[in-house]
Order: sequence, then C-alpha cells, then structure tokens
Amino acid sequence: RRNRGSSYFDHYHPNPSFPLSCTVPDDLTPEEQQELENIRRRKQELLEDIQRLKDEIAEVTSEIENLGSTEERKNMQRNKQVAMGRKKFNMDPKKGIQFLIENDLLKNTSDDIAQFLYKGEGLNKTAIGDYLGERDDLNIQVLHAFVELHEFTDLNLVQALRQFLWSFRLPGEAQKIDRMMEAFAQRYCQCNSGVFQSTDTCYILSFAIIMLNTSLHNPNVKDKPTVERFISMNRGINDGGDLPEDLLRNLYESIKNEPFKIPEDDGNDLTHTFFNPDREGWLLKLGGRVKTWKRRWFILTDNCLYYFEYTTDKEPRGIIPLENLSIKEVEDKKPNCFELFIPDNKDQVIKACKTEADGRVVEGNHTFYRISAPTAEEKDEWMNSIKAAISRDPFYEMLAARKKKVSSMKRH
Ligand code: 4IP
Repeated sequence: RRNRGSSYFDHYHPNPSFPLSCTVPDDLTPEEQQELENIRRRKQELLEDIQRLKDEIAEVTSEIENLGSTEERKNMQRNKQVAMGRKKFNMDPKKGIQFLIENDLLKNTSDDIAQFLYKGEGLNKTAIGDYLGERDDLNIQVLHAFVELHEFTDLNLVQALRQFLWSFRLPGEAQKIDRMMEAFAQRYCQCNSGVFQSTDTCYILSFAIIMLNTSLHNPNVKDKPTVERFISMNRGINDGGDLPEDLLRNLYESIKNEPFKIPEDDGNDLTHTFFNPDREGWLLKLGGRVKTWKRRWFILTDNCLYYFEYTTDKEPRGIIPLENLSIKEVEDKKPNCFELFIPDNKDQVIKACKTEADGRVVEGNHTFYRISAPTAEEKDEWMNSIKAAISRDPFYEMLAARKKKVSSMKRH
C-alpha cells in the first residue's frame, strides 16, 4: 500500500495539454485574465495540497516502519527468551518455569503452565515428567490441569494410555508414577463414566496393560501371556466383580498389535526397566508340608513369583507375592539353593496361593520356600532379580493395596 501511494504521487504531474502550461496570450479580456489568475492559484493550491499529502504519507509510512521494527524487535527478543526458558526447563524444570514467569513469558497459573507443558514445543519429555511428578502443591495442580487437557472421551483404555504416555515420560519413582496414574485414571473415568466401577479399577487395569505391553513386546520374555492369562489376572478388579471379557480381549489385542510408543529421551524405556518381568526358567521347589522337590517353570514378574508345571500352562500352579519377604542362600543336599522367608518370623505361613490336584485354588502352607537352581550362576541371577523386585516394593505395595481394596469391595 505504501508503495502504491508513493508511486502515484511521485509520478503525478498535471496534464501537459492543460492550457496552464502555455504562455499567457496578450489579447485576453480583463475577465479572462482574472479567470486565468484563478486557475493558476487553484493549481498552486492543488500542488501544495499534493505536497502536504505526500509529506503526511511519508510521515505515516515512517511511523509504520518504526512501529513494525520495534514490534519485530520485541518479538525476536521474546522468542529468544522463550527459547532460553525452554532450555532452562530441560535442564531444571522448576527453574525454567520460574524464569518464564519472571520474564512475563508465562502466566503463573496452573492452567497456563499445564498448557505450556501440554504443547510441549521444544521441551524434553523427561523434564515434563519430572515436573509433573513433583509433590509441591503447584506441581500437583499443574498435573491435574495437564491431565484435563487430554480428551479421552470414547477412547478405550489402551488408546487413552497411548495418548497419555506419549505426552511426557513416566518418571522412575513409585510415588510419582502413582500420582500420575491416579490423575490419569480419574480423568479417564470422568470422560468415560460407567466403564469402570471406580478409579482404582481403572488404575489397576492401566498397570496391567503397561505390564502386558512389556511382556508381549520385550524380546527377553519368552513366555508371552495369552489373552486368557490376561483375563484371569484381572479377575475381581472391578470392585470385586469381573470386567467384561470383550473389553479385556479388545485391550489385549490392541496392545498385541501395536506396542506403546514411549518417549525415550535417554534411550532407556522405563516401562521396560520398571515393569520388566525380570526372569523366567526351570527351578526345583520344595513342597510345603510334604517335602518333595518338584521341577517347576518359574516366572518373576509383577513383584510375584509364579510357578507352572509346564511352560505352556495358562494358569500357574502357585503364586508367591514377594512383598515382605527376604531372600538368603542356604545349604541343602540339592545344589545352588536359596530360600524365601519372612524376616524375624520363623513360623508364620507365607502369604501365597497354590492349585490343588483337583484344581481348587487354596492358600499355600509354606513358612519358607526353598528353591534349587540348576547352576550356581543361575542361582545368583535369580537371587539378584528377586532382590531387585523386592526393592521396588513401594510401588508394588501401592498397587497391591488398591487391588486389595477393589477386590474386597463386593464383600463389604
Ligand atoms: C506336594 O507334594 C508338591 O510338592 C506341591 O508342589 C506342594 O505345594 C505341596 O505342598 C506338596 O505336598 P506331592 O506332589 O508329593 O504331594 P506343586 O504345587 O508345585 O506340585 P506347593 O504349595 O509347594 O505348590 P503342601 O504344602 O500342599 O504339602
């Protein structure tokens, strides 16, 4: 527009055929001379008007130009600071947010911070996860606002988890995972009322799905859980009742066909390390009351030891939850033995279940579980894995507490 204006006036000139440019003839009557004089004055006035307009335009143009460049400069400055804020955030999330707020680049409200994290432009997903997992009031508010930005309506639980677990990287601490998954489950139930009896059910099933994802897609796990095992592992979690089988089958199929895409900022997939079923293999186990040695296929996962008669069995013969247990090496006629026991308690029966010959599932009778590994090396590996699983206790305790809560609902 500016160009069009200036070029129009720059090239303006009176019509050359206009008689004003001619020399004044001598033989004009006084009226004609007067008329001519008027025309000249008007021409002069017009030229002056044009000049004034030109000046005004030049002035406005330069004002606009200045305005543009200050605006641009301001924008550039702002973008630079935002980029700096993002960098700071990636190194130390709290400091980054503080910097952005102090420089008026971000409003100090949980909604605005959540929006910033949700957009996630240039932000490291581990840093987002760390910030969202913090226990401060503000961080907890931001976590809730962040989860509310996710739209889960009409998504099944796997689809919702895909979206959620891609928006940040789940931190490694049990307490943080617990808070985040609790917020997730609340939001899912809010968007899809009527699917689950309670938030706890949704929470537990979410973990069952994350663990299933690991078992199905981790190449180290040879014994892939079948859909039947997945269904049976989730019995009674809907406030004491069972979830519809179709729902569980759909979720299973979805995970089987496509694993979760998890942000791997440092190349380390947390769901694999945190939820990894640590070990499986053949071991000998001594009976509870009747001390017979049986060769069983053991799987260590979900902070439990499962043992099967055959590797292909769908249902385990026994399950030993590892919470509150300790492990030690023991001497026996059998080689490479170790024992699971309750510390400071010799006679208490370990909480476990077993399947009787007639198929009934009953409580176990062991005050200790004595196990023999085929080689010394395998004994060490098993002992290390079990120790690692036991040390993750806080998280499994939280999960176990919820499981207990939802499975006892019906009874009360
Ligand atoms: C059995 O001995 C097996 O060793 C069982 O192991 C064992 O149950 C029984 O313990 C024990 O009596 P027999 O087969 O010789 O009768 P598995 O279930 O692996 O077959 P656990 O509890 O170890 O599974 P008690 O406590 O039921 O006697």
